[in-house]
Amino acid sequence: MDNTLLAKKLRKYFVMGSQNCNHDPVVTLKLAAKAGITAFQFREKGIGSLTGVHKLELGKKLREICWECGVLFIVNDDIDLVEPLEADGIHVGQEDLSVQEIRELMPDKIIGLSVSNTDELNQSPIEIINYLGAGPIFGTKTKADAKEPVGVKWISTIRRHYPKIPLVGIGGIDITNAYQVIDAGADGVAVISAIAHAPNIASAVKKL
Ligand code: 3NM
Repeated sequence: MDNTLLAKKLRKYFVMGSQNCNHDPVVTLKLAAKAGITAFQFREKGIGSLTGVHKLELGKKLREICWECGVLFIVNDDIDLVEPLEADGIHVGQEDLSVQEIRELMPDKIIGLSVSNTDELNQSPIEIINYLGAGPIFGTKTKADAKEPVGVKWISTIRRHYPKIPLVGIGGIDITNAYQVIDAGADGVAVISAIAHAPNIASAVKKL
């Protein structure tokens, strides 16, 4: 997938695991997929999350929905899930398995990498990854170990250095501030609570 197409596919990027859902995660994703999310990240992580076979079984159901609706399917961190779920790619943070190792194991998968500051950006092998996640842009309660918010300036900074890399903002983004992230130069917004906790999921997806 070339950069232009991937950038388009990252426009409305829903990140979720069962621990983020007030309702059935399958129903939540179905509603979001039908309403127009373009990418999904299976992030079964943190307090209350599923493990082992339960995680895999949920992943299969969510994967199926993404196939049906033409939504890109990315797994968070867990490289062992990529093949069984036939994921399009994997998203990792700075502390996870290195992107060099992942690229060697998976030459053709999409690799997304989180970057929160200039040091992280400078030490990352941008040429072997497919997109960047930048954040937390705004304050977030969803990720317990989230760093200090970096603001939309971080988006414009990355954009200046890498004019063509597909780029999404994450952290505290909702229907009231998503436009700021796009205006600063991001191709898309990655959100958990703005969709998972929305009183009306379809409406939230459309407004993002
Ligand atoms: N990663 P919400 S912030 C999963 O900064 C995640 O890398 C972040 O949740 C980062 O949309 C975050 O509810 C949580 O704020 C995003």
